[in-house]
Amino acid sequence: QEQSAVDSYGDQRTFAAQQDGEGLVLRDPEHNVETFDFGFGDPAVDADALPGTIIANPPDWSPGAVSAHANAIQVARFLRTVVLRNNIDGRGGPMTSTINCVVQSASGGPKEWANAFWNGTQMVYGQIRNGEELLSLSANVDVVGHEIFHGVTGSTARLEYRAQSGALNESYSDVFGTIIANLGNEDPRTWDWLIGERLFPNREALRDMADPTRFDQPAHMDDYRDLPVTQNGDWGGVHTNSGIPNKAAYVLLTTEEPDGALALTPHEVSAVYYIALTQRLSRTSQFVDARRASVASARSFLRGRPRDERDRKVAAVEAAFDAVGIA
Ligand code: ASN
Ligand code: ZN
Repeated sequence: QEQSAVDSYGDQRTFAAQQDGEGLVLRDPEHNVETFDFGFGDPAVDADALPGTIIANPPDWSPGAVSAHANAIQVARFLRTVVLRNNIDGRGGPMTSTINCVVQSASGGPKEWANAFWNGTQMVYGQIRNGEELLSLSANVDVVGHEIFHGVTGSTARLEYRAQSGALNESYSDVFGTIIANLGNEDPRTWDWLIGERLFPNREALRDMADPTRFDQPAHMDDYRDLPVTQNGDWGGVHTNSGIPNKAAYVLLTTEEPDGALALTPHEVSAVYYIALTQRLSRTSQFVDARRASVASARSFLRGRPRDERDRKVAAVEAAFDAVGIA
């Protein structure tokens, strides 16, 4: 049943909901997307209670619930229509989100837990206090795409969440989150390259793919951070060193031919990165493996094109990794 409601940014969103015993619930049967509420419980303490209670009845659909549901459906559409993947697991399995979560040990106070994560099975969203208002981390579709791609990576390359493989895991989530958030616009030279913008009152964004150094990330191998593989060291700087492959993706998506045309379209880059992630990388892959995987994926994906066109596009992939010192 098609519904319409306001999301966390005040935008009207349309999405499917389903009539069941509990009323009209946030479940889209076509995309197998469903959205639950945890009532400010702690998923770390009460993991058995996940996913929580399915959100029912339109008057109770909070803006955060609408954002989590509509944004997950938007990501499911990208998976199905752009990279031809049937949901996170590739088999049409459920895409489940839980909003209103609080991790007490890490939170600044009741109801405050400004993070989101993929727990191996589903998305878990906290919220940010902005005065009296609570803003769900599911508000921003690039964050939702980021978390969902942790799920895609988890059922494909399974990149280990440490050092370079972990930074690649983070980067693929940022790359696809950003592509999904901007895909209505075919010109990446005018994209919004910020990750997690419009969420934090005291911070413009979490990361900037166009200029990772703005948020204390390296943008070149010369500045790679050798951090300890501990929780305090962010498992070897997985959210830090991701700036390097992020910048390579930015360079690739914005590379121009001498005539001013894009070297690769966003759809072509999506295909090349998706094939690399799902078919040519594995748990211990390093940055240089991602380069080789991307080049090989570009060659195979573009095999039907005229030789000179294919060579130009493959050269653009190589040049993008050269630009950040991954050689
Ligand atoms: N928001 C973070 C992420 O998805 C949470 C985490 O996993 N450390 O990378
Ligand atoms: Zn992540």
